[in-house]
Amino acid sequence: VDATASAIPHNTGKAVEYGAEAARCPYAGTAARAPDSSAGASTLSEGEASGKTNGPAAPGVNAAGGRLERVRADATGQALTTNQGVRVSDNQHSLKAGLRGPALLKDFVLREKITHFDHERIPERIVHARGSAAHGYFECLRPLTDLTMAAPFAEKGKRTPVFVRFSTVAGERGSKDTARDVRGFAVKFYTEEGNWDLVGNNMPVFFIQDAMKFPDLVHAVKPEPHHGMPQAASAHDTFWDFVSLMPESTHMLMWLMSDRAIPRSFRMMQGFGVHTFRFVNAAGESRLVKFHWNPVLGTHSQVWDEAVKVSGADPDFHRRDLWEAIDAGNGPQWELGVQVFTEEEAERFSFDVLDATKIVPEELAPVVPVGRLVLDRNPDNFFAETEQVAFCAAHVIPGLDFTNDPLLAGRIHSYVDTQISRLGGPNFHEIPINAPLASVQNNQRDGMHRQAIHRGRVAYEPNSLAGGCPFQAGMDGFVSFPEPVAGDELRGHPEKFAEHYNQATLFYASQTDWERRHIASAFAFELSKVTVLAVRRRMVASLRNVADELARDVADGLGMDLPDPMPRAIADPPRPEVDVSPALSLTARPGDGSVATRKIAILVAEGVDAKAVSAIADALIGAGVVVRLVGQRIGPVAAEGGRMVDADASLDNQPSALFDGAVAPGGGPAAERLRADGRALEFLRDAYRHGKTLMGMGEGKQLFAAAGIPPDEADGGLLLVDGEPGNSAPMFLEALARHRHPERETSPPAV
Ligand code: HDD
Repeated sequence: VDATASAIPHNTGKAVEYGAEAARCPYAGTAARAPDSSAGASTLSEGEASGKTNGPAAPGVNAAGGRLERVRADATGQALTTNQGVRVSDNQHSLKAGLRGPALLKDFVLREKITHFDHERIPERIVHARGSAAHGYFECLRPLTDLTMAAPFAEKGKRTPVFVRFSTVAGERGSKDTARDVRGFAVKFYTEEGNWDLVGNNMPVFFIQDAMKFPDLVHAVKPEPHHGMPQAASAHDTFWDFVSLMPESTHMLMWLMSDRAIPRSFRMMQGFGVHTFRFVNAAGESRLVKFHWNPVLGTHSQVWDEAVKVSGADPDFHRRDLWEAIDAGNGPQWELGVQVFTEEEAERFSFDVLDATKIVPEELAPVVPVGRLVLDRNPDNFFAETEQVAFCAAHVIPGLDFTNDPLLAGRIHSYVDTQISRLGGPNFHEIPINAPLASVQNNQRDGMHRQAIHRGRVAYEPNSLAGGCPFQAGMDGFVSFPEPVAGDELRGHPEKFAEHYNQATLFYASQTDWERRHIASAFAFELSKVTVLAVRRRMVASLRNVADELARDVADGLGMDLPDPMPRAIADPPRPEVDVSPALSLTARPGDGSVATRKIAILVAEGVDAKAVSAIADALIGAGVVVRLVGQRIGPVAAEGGRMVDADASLDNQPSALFDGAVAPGGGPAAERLRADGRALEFLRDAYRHGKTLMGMGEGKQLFAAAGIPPDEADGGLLLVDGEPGNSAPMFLEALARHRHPERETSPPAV
């Protein structure tokens, strides 16, 4: 049967449509030999391990990429096979006794396919289930050999390959990106000294001080167990019940209720190592250190109404944003900064540096830039890389060590432990994305899914039968910092841990007016979803210890009287060193002023001024902006003067919340059509309310009036212009570089 002949019906899979004969002689497809398994290995073996790149990656070369090359599979030009490499003749039909007869148990092709499918899913992460990741490198810009032996900081210009995963915390794997939540910021450095994982968040503090409380915290924030709601949200009774009983959470709540919890993009948020870690230099001297990732594009956020709308329009908003930026060659970058201080300095602070609910204000220890992180390659396969990557707070390398932070102690245990059930056994370090570039030799053996084929009969140390190998590295290996310890075994916390409000107050005091308003309305919104009045009351009582203004605004938002302040754990709290720390405001990091990768909508309809459209589009694209022509429907649109423009998005498929700004160009008939289209007016109203940059040109200005948007000379983000379209572009780009225009906000929103 010539299956390629045009006479073959469309659905060649339906044998009955063209007879039994055809079913016995299935379409041959393009035949090609299966790959030679000796040439392109698809599994790890000890032999290959010796071929690992063992040394620093050359500048510009991502050594981690080379490592993954050995396991990449590509079916181009290949025939379909079973997992045993047997070529499959027919992938459409099960083996049957007669065309209408029963399927046969001996159909190993069908059974292997279905069995594998049945086991495709693995358990999702208990927290941080939803994530997106990318490859890249860390480049040392300032060697830190006086402070640490850690390989990535050994010399200026040295590049260390990394894999970075961003995540939300509470939502399940298929939940939305723009939930109000903490974002994970986990970096795996593949160094020649072994893997170092800096498993941080986009907020520098945490909810609790001791790992003992972590399961309680997570049970409180996750969907309530009786009905499994709400998904990816902290706005429910159990979360607020728990945190209102845990005043140590208050500082973190300030961050969580701020716009930090609804970032515009993974590319535009800070990252923090959170805990105080240790640097150790070659002389064995130690300094304490905190890690900060600062995005080159600046820290930018959404507003709540926008985040809600984005989650409906594109639940993958952050994932898509990261993917598209890297795909387009605009990989994001962060500067790594370190705060370094001595134990003696830490002793003098009014707070305890072992308390993960506290920051070290930058006024006490400056953030010194030491390197940059560049993400430049998307994963090839989401499951193999993003899902199977296993970060672990215990993965450190010589030159780094832990402190006695009791939250960190629990993390050192938890991460490896969780992978054992998530990834099905103790050999997850052999999964390619987790395998270090440094070679691995030890006497650990066997277990589920072992890949390495260990040779010889010796799996113990000391030994003489294998020449003593692998041998202890002594001082060349990881040597724990010999921190002296003393004290009785007891359960409790140090005195300074009992002060819970100073830094929450510092955070609030360091915000601009509009940031404070957003914090108050976030508290009011979340607590309005709490059904137990006593929980609301207890939370507002706690906020009175942060700032009376905040407690009052939240109480107003909830229509309740101001309760008495919650009694504090200590009557006479230590005086904080600083009352205001400007670095805590989102506005402290506007970024490099670039508008590249920002998304702008140009509204088009029949009769639009095509000259204006191309003049403004060209200018924006020239500045690196991503431009979409948004029409009443997608497809060609007849513009003024018989020209055509092509709408590549529609008012329905890409609503306003997905853009950073919008332009309504001139053209009388277009303005008339859009004025009569409620969706176009809604588009502009939303953009206005979300503080975005807007421009009306010529007749396009009429749309703003129709949408009820008042002209306001003082609003730098609302440009209503006439004249040569090209001349308006610089003004628009300048306004766009300011990201948002929150000064136009009123409460309640006037538009
Ligand atoms: Fe955690 C995942 C960050 C406290 C236990 N955590 C996880 C991830 C990030 C963080 C970014 C996702 C990693 C990835 O992308 O795969 N976690 C933090 C930070 C914390 C923190 C910044 C406080 C400073 N975590 C914390 C504690 C515990 C855990 C106190 C337990 C005692 N975290 C886990 C975990 C997870 C995890 C259960 C879930 C999946 C995984 O580890 O791989 O082990």
